[in-house]
Amino acid sequence: MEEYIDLRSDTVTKPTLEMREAMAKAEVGDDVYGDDPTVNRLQEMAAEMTGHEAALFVASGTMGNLAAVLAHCQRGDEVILGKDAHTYRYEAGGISVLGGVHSCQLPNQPDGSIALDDIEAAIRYDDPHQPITRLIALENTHNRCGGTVQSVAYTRQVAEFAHERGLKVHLDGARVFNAAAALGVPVKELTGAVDSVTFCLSKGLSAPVGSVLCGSQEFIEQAHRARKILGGGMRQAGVLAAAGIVALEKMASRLGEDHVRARTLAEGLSENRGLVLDAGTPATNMVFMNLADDVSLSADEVAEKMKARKVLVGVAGSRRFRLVTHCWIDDDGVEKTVNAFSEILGQ
Ligand code: TLP
Repeated sequence: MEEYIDLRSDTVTKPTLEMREAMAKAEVGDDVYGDDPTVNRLQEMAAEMTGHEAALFVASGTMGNLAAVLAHCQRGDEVILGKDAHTYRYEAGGISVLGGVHSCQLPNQPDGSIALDDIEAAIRYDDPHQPITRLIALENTHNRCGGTVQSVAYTRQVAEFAHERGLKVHLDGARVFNAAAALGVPVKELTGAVDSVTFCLSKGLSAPVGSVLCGSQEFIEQAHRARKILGGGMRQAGVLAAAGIVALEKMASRLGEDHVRARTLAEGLSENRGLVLDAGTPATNMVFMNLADDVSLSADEVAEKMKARKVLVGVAGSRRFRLVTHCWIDDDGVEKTVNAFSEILGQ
């Protein structure tokens, strides 16, 4: 796949040479006993960076979000989330399948936020006919809403609102380091006020595997139990955590470059009359766009033709694309992508 320009997702990033070296040299132990020094170090770093007491290394963003919901909620509890939330749409309904947790799906605003008035109206009153509202889940950056950024003020507002009503807040921060880079703030500004946050090491941060769930000591103890239920105790996981440490030390600070390239890509593509870019795209490292009405090809057909030109694009609907920049996409890749679209669709 090496010769392809792969814009399908930032999950396609491969470990850097420095990560591979750190993985080879990692000191390890049995993490189920808490004995893996490299996992422990990653967890300490993650807790510190996000402004929480403790952290837990998990296999994936999906596992982190699910362990968080299992730790916050009992069966019959309800989580309020956006109808475009990754947890609602793309995590195979795990919170209901495994947690018996009911979901209340509210509209996402175009910027990915959920209106406080909508949340207020959705909170259940105490009645045996109803599930018990327990948790609000946010997402930053918001994937389906365009990689959009939730502000520090909004995140704090939701946390304050929730805490006044005895509710907890979980943040799906799969790409919260992209949000922090876009805002130019330390990540803890976006994560410190919520009760728990999951962030992914294996997306723009380029580590091969893993996410970290952060929260209070007491919450992480519950999440640890949930991770065990999910089969997520990973033994000598230090070989993976070592790459995660490099990701936090070296890759978080360069994410802004991916945002600049996404802008250059969007500028180039906006000149193509066969494409209609979403208003405001890109907010971070994702360019969303549709085929213009007069294009007779489908998104799948265009993607096939792009593939023949060694460019892989994400198909996000019958006439829709998502293109994601990351550290393996350079300026030349951006230019080749713009040119390949021109060859297929004309200017
Ligand atoms: N997102 C993936 C696919 O699942 C669509 C991608 O290519 O964007 N939260 C958010 C906001 C995510 O975007 C993702 C993955 C996850 C959670 C789940 O992470 P993993 O794939 O590690 O389970």
